[in-house]
Amino acid sequence: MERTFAIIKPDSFAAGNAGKILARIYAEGFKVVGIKKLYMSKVEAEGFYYVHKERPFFGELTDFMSSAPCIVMVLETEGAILKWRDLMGATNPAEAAEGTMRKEFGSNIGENATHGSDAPETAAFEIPYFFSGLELL
Ligand code: FUP
Repeated sequence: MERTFAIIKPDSFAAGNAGKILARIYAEGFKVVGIKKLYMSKVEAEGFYYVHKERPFFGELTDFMSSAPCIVMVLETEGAILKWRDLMGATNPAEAAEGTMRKEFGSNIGENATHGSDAPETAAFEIPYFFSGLELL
């Protein structure tokens, strides 16, 4: 079993799409090990996305992630990291495959509906950034 970290981003949560996204998560066989609503601060968003701090979109990205509440989750299944990445689709919704979360619910490369860890080392940083062990029992 593998765990990944996922976000229903501020755009998709505000648009009322959290229920549809969660329904797909369950339908695909993930166990939702942790879940909570969170209103990230700018500083928290900057810490979460520190790997992108030199990128030109860093300011816009962290403004967006701290602009409204989101839902953070820990998802578990076999091959969870790649499986959730596949279900999310490409970063840019315009390039995402039919049936993926970003194709269905994303607006543009910045406001792209969902986040998912891209590797085991990333998940190992992202999960404890938002969840304590006691929240994942
Ligand atoms: P992903 O792993 O698919 O979320 O994509 P990245 O790690 O490359 O980027 C993280 C987030 O930065 C994306 F979800 C959206 C934002 N981003 C932009 O706003 N512009 C870009 O050109 C690339 C990424």
